[in-house]
Amino acid sequence: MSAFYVTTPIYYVNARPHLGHAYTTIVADSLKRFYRMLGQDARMLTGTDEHGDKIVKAAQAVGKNPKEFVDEISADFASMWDDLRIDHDQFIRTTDESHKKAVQVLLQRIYDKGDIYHGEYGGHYCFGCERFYTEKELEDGLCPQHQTKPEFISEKNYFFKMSKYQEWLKKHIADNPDFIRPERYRNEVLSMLEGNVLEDLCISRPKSRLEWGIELPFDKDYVCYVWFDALANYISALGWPENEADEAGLFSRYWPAEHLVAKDILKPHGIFWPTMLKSADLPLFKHLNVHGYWLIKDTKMSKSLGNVVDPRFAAEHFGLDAFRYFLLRDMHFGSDASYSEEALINRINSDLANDLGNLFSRVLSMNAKYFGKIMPALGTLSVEDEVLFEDAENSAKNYVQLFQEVRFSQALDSLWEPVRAMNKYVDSQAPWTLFKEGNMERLGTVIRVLMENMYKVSYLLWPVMPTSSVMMQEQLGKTFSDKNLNAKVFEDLLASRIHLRTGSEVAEASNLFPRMEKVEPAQKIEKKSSEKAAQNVKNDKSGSKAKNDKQEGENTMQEIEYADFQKLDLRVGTILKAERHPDADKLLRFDVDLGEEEPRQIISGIAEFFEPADLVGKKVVVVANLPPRKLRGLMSHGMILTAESGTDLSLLTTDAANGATVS
Ligand code: ME8
Repeated sequence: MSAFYVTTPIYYVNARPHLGHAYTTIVADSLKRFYRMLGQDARMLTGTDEHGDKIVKAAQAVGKNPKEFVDEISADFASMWDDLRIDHDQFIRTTDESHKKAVQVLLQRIYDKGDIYHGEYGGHYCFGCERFYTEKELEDGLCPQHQTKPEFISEKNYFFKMSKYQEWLKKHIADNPDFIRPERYRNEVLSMLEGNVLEDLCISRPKSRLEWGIELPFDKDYVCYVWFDALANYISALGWPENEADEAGLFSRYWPAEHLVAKDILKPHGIFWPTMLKSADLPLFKHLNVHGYWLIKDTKMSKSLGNVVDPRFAAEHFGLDAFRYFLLRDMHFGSDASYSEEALINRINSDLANDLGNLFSRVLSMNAKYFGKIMPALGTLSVEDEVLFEDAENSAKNYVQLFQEVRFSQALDSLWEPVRAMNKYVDSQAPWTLFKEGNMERLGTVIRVLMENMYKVSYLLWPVMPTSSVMMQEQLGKTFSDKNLNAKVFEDLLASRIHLRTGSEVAEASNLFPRMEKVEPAQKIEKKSSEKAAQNVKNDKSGSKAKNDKQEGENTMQEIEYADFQKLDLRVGTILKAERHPDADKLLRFDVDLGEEEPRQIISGIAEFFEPADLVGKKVVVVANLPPRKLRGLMSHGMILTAESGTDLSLLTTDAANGATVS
């Protein structure tokens, strides 16, 4: 069985956990579950970073000794992860004895190799960052991260010869394009390596100045620099160095890791860590996956700015699974994203209540009414049924691929395509009419086609929404146990259309994702709630305000938020070329000029309505900000809008210039 090992940063214990920490940890948890779903032996590590000046200062500020202080805040992180039901396998603390020993072995190994030397150094030291800055790196004499004036410190210290590995690292990054991803962070690291000669890394602090650290094995007057200590956690947690040669040990089984960090700690992970590993003759990590910041009104959320969101409160108030979905869906991994109560409610209402929740509630209540809660049989499939199955199969494949590329938002968007298609399918198949006509065989087929595809979506959602996924599967008459996950089961999930059992009992109703009302003032959600923080996050739905979903047969026009409409980037473009898709009868392939550098390729399922030659030269409206996706082997980047009336379909045309925006 292949193995997968995901890590979060080990968080500083100078502040309590907030949404930023929760995001990385929830992503790690989702990735671990995703690889378990694929049948892999997946492991997750998180923990706390407890040495260094920063911690000593934070402890002094509250009148505690460092040990007492770190025990308390580390326990706070651990209990946060329990409350958010994070499925980590290990919680490491850099004050653990086994970790301290591992750091000393690593230091000694690099020292013995001749890559550590003793020298004099004077520099601008930022206590917040725990590092020296060169004159050039400062912005107006201030630390670029903290905007505070660093202290000039001159002392004898030990240095790691990082510069020795500069060319090697550049080549490694150039040869392995996704070693650091997304690409913008790879480029950032490459530009750090390109212009200047890397400075050697000061890896010690004299005990006369700082005692709270790991003693250097080759000089008891010094402790180890906190970053050198902290980075080693990723291997010390696996039992390194004791089991380095043991093929059955954790280190051989799980290393190399998949690291998750935000962009604030790109340099230590992108430069210090690979050079340390190289010097110690250890294999490098698999990927460094770097995400952006959660912002509050355009400003980074941070304890020092006092604008932190308490994840416990958000999870409890909105439901843990809904909160997880929002975090993965609203942040494009790599870019910054804004957190607000409004954005969270909008996302819950549009994707979970309107799309997914409404689908479950309509289909289950129809089944209860027409078939007495019993799963109907699948009859002959119509063209529409085939299309739905095929589209859902493609979306599932895209989802799996995008998740592996850590493009969670796009992955979830892909999974929502069949959800939205199923809601439309209910409308077009009008089961209530089939019932009135007494066409029970076709009615059963329609319901069964829906339920099979709902099942697939529910299952695939398990990594992101574990509790809701299991509940949805149970509503469809299936039990789920993560103990039964394996590669064969997953292969079968993707490859087969039929997973449910004719005649089995299914739930008669579903109200998993009630609409959220905007009743809470924003400050209430965004402020830290100490009473709530003490409570466990209980039921996913606790505290939510339910409103009945639409039922079958009702006018199903769904309301969306104005802000949702504003997210659409509608643009005018000219069709330069139109032809049939080589591998799909229903699809046309277009080149459309949207006033960009190059025409876009768009694949559209409208072949049965038009002759391709008739469409060339038409000025159409395109949804331009959909992520690219593959349709029957060809990438499609955008969607051409059409207008439907009965069985007629026409293109939405205009005279406006290419690239003009439609609003
Ligand atoms: O840097 N948005 O610890 P740290 C997104 N101990 N993620 C955020 C965030 C925000 N606004 N704020 C924090 C350290 N994070 C070191 C790490 S690892 C060997 C040592 C998350 O407590 C994000 O993952 O400052 C970021 O990289 C991390 O918390 C920084 O945590």
